[in-house]
Amino acid sequence: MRVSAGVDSLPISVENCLFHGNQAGNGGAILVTVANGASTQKVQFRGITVTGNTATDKGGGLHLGASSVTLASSIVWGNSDGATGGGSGDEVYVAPIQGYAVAVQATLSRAAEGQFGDPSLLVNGGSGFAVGQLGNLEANPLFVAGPQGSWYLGKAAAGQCSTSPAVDPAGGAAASSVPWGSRTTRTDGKADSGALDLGWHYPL
Ligand SMILES: [Ca+2]
Repeated sequence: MRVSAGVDSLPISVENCLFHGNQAGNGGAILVTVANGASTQKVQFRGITVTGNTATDKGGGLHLGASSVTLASSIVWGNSDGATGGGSGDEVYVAPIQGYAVAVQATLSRAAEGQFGDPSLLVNGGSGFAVGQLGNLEANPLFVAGPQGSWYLGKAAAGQCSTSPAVDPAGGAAASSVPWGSRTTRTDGKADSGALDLGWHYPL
C-alpha cells in the first residue's frame, strides 16, 4: 500500500486492516510519502495488524515519510527488511526528514530489535515508540489461528493457554469507542469488550 498526497490534502485514515505477506523495496506493507512540495499531509493508522511482510531495503512493515503520521492501537510484528544497523527498520523505518513527526500510541511491537528506536523518530520530533509510554508494548502478540484466519489473539477464556498482551491493554480506549470494536479478535467469535484489543478484528 502506497499513500502519497499533495499539499493540503485531506487527512487519510486507515482503520482495522490486516497486512500480511507483502513485499516491496521500501515499506514491505505500507509506504507513506508525499508529493513534491507537500508539507501538511496527515496520515493515521488505527487498529491495523502488520505481520510477515518484507522489504528488500528499509521498513519491512512500514516506511514512513510524511508530515504527520500516527500509528495507534495496532500490532507490528514479525516483519523484516534488508537493511542492517542504525538505518534498519525491520518493523518500522522513519525517513529522517526534519519536521516530520511520527507518534506511536498503544501499539505492540518488537522494540527490542531497536527498530522503533530508530534515531530518526526523535530527530523528527515525534513521540516515537517508547515501551511503557503511551500504552506501547514490547511483547509477542501470541497470534492463533481461528475460523477465519491466522491472526486471532490468544485468550484463555476462548480456550488458549495464554492471553495475548494485545487483549484488553491497560488504560486502552473502550472497544465501544470505534466501529471495529464490535468485531472480534477471539477464536470463539465473541465480540471485543472492555478495552479495545490491539490490531485487526475479524467480522463476527
Ligand atoms: Ca477487549
